[in-house]
Amino acid sequence: MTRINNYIGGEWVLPSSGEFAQSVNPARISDIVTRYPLSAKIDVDRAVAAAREAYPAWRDFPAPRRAEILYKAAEMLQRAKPELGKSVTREMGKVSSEGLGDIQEAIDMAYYMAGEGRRLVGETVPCELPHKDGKSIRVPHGVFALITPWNFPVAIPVWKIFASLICGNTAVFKPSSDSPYCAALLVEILEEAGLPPGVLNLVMGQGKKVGEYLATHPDVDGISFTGSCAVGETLAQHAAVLHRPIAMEMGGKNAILILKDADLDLALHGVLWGAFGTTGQRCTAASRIILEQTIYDRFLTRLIDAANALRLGDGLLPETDVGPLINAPALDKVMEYIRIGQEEGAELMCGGERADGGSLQEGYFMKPAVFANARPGMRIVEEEIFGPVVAVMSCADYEEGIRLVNQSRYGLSTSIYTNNVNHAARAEGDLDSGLVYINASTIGAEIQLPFGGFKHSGSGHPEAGGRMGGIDFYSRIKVIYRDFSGRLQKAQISQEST
Ligand code: UN1
Repeated sequence: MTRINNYIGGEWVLPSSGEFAQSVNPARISDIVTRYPLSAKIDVDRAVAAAREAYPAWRDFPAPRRAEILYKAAEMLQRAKPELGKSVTREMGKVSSEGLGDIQEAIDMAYYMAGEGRRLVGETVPCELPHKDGKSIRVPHGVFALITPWNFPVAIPVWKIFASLICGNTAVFKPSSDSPYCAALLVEILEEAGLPPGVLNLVMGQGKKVGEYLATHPDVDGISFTGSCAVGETLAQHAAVLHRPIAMEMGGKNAILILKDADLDLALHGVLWGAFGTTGQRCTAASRIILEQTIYDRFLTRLIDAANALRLGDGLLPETDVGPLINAPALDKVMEYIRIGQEEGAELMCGGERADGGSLQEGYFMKPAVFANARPGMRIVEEEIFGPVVAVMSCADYEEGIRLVNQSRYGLSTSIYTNNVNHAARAEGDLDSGLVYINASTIGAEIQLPFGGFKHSGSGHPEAGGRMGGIDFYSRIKVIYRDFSGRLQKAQISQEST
């Protein structure tokens, strides 16, 4: 068992409390992955001070030079992929292929953002007046608070760290207490790649105390948060009062609409992947399935059979399809939703029990659940469960299907399966979410496009790549006018009258 420390100002340091907690393998809780620091406010103060001190030099360090360090880190991530992937599976439970996928997403983003070091472009435009020009340039904000979840314990931190650093910000990174080991491995790589001390700092802790204190710290300039809606809303209120930019990515109740003309084999695979991949613990996970009436019974039967056939287990074993839930409170919460769904009158067609026989006894396993006859208004249809549970509903036609998909406070990811080209094309506009998939599941967004949700899923500041992605959030636009005329020139005032 290892022990990790905070990383502040280029040093791995003990928390001021001297106290540590344990991060355990959710598939086998006697396997203690690491002990991690329980930080206090003073540790956060130190980390923010280190980031502030490092800021002017990092801001002035040319972006292509910043990129060289980030490229090196990307290469190191690539070399360490097998071992990092294993650590992801061990610490948060997703199956090996997905643990490696997490690292691949991190590698993709790391290279992409390093490339942005030579592309932090602004605009130069002609001015109204002679011998005058105007241009916009991108400048950093200052010190960023980066608060990340455990479900993508390397990829999501990389989205935020690489994007904020390439823009010239420095950062304090607060990972989830369920994935501190993965966070420390990532920071070690960035340290070894040559990041100057203080540019990136790592502070760990339990619950929301450390993150909230960090996000509201007087010397922080911007916040990026991925996690629950409740925490995000609190942080957003603080950010509004403090006039800080905040990017929030906060979950979903993502739906897949399957029309009668769809390729049902393809749709079935999409549902299984979207609903039960990562044990349903993705903000993009599919949790509502809307079937056109005429295929309802046929598809439901196939879905139940397929869900029953999924093999639960330790994600490191090659035969495992579905790993454990992250921790005991998560398992309790999902089991509570199973009870609520039944009480509300939905029909539990399969799964929904805890699986603790044989080799599963030491883990937080639950059999993937399918609810039929679900209806809008039920809590299992409205609320994010964050586990392997789907609610199946029926619709009369395309129009009703779209209405049901959009009838949600969330709007992160939606999908439609159809071979009707008109419906497929119309759905691009009709589906009300930040990500829309046509004949593909709701998960698996690629990093070269923006990632963000509508409605309660996000804040309208997408992250990741693309023209409107993370670079737009982690940099500010400054406009510069230069007048070379040597006389007073007045914009908007007719020159004849001067
Ligand atoms: C998340 O669950 O918070 O699109 C992010 C996907 C992944 C990212 C998920 N690329 O499913």
